[in-house]
Amino acid sequence: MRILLINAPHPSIGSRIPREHLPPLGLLSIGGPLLDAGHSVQLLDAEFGPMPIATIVEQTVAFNPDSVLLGHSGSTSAHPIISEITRALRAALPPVWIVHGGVFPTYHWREILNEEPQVDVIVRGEGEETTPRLLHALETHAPLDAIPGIAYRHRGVPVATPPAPLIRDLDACRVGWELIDFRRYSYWGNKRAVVVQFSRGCPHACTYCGQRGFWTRWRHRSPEKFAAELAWLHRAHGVEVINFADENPTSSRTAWLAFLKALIAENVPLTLVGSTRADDIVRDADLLPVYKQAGVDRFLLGTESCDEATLRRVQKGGSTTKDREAIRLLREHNILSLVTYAVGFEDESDRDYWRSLRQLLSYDPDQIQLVYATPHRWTPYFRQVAERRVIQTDRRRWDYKHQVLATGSVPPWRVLLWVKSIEAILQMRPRSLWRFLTHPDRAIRDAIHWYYRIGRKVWFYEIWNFFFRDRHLKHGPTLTEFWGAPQDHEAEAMGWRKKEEEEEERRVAVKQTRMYSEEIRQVEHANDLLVLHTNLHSR
Ligand code: B12
Ligand code: SF4
Repeated sequence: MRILLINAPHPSIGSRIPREHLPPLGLLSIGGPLLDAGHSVQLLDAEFGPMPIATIVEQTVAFNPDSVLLGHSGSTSAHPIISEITRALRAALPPVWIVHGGVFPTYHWREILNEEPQVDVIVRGEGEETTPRLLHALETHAPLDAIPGIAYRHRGVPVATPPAPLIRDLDACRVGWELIDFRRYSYWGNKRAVVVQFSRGCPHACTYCGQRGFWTRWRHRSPEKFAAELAWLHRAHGVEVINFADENPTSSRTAWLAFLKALIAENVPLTLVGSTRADDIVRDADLLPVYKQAGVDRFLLGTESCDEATLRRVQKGGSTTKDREAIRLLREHNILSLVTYAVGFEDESDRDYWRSLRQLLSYDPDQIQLVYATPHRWTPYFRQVAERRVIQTDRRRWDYKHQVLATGSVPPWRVLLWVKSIEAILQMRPRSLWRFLTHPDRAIRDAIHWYYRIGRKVWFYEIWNFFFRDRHLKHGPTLTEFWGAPQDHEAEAMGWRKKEEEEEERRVAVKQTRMYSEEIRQVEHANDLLVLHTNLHSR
């Protein structure tokens, strides 16, 4: 089959302001297995430009595909643009198969198949194994009901097949790196960059998290194979910056350490940036020199709130003490901390915003980003706030950077004022400016400058948009009226596993952990001997 993967031009700040783009890992992850299945595959990355819809259609027609596959990592807020593109594609190419995948369609499959006749099939959950099966069935006109993990129309009615089995061996699925021209992708101030995934999922249970249930279980790749792939990306393609897509790459201290050591052994000058939990950083206080040696230059910590009661309610499982300590530890090891902080979990008052500001100042993070609590229908948080009013009905704005839920006592303009003031105060306080000007490490100083350059643009852009482009409803619909009934049960159903399967997974995990522990013990023993030998020699 001729297959075109389309990365839609996302309207959000994350895509537009930086003018640097990262490769769409989700699409490349299904591209690799499709190439291996013998299909002819191309990627059209419409983020560049951004490409107008007419050009996307023109280029698709020129490629003359049998199937067009779309998905975007900024899934919910990307959906409206994907709808527009698929409608235009259907009009231009009536017989083409249109397949949609990713997090948002995984849960909103009923609505999409009901309201958008141009979409033929939705892939639900991980795409690497399901997509080649689906395309083989489409090519051979085989029945679709035998393929787990999809949704389609049967006699005009949307139906979903049972969830696909979880991919156990992540190393068996290769990323289709040959689909991109590496020179086009950059991050961290025009450094050649890629997005990669060491692990999938997260063992925690934050009620607002739209990702945790999607991957169902935390798993990781072989640390050595993964390190070798990163080294290859550097040597063969000049990649300098590695951006981790993982929800929580450090979940297993043993596996993460094994990866860091394997990467150090590869001896490649890579910059690693990613997100993780503050409590993992505190747990790994003794390993932070190894983090740094492997190339870690920044970790994003989602602190979400400074209020212990809110943290408990959203089941974050962290604490303000750990958040503060993690930031301190990262700084001690010359690793930048980017702290994200969410407003709107509660019906906050001006006094709460004031407390947040003071608390964040006491955290002393290097970089700060405030986001707005954004309930996804498949999360328990959605149920908790189902009756709150929506002030933003443009779904493209459901991207964490726009207030979407009304707060009782503070009108949207004042929420914005607080958000933007907190960001400005945190970034412009003397300590931050001092680091901006005098940080002794050149690479870290450049990274700080880069963040200020982007931050400055985003800051003004968001204020401008708020007053001149965005519309806010005074008496909008409730959350349920706007999106439909809560769907958290469906997220649980996606994680459905047979008892024996679960037991087997647990056995494999225990075995792997033992294996890595043994390897690490051996490496550490060898290192100790080396140090001893060097010391004796130098005497
Ligand atoms: C790296 C990243 C970015 C990077 C780069 C993104 C890029 N070029 O791909 C940057 C920093 C630019 C970014 C920006 C934004 N991001 Co972002 N980002 C991520 C992150 C950390 C990893 C994404 C990823 O690569 N995942 C790994 C791949 C393998 O998974 P995947 O994309 O889901 O794909 C799999 C399946 O979904 C499926 N699949 C996916 N697409 C398709 C398509 C088809 C046809 C099929 C069959 C299957 C399929 O198969 C794939 C393999 O199994 C995620 C969090 C996370 N851990 O996922 C947030 C995340 C995707 N981002 C998010 C958001 C909100 C944004 C922004 C809107 C933020 C903003 N306001 O600016 C923008 C959007 C613009 C953009 N370019 O994405 C949210 C999306 C929430 C949602 N459910 O809607 C996430 C989930 C963060 C979160 N915690 O909620 N992001
Ligand atoms: S720690 Fe992060 S990834 Fe894990 S459940 Fe909480 S928000 Fe989601």
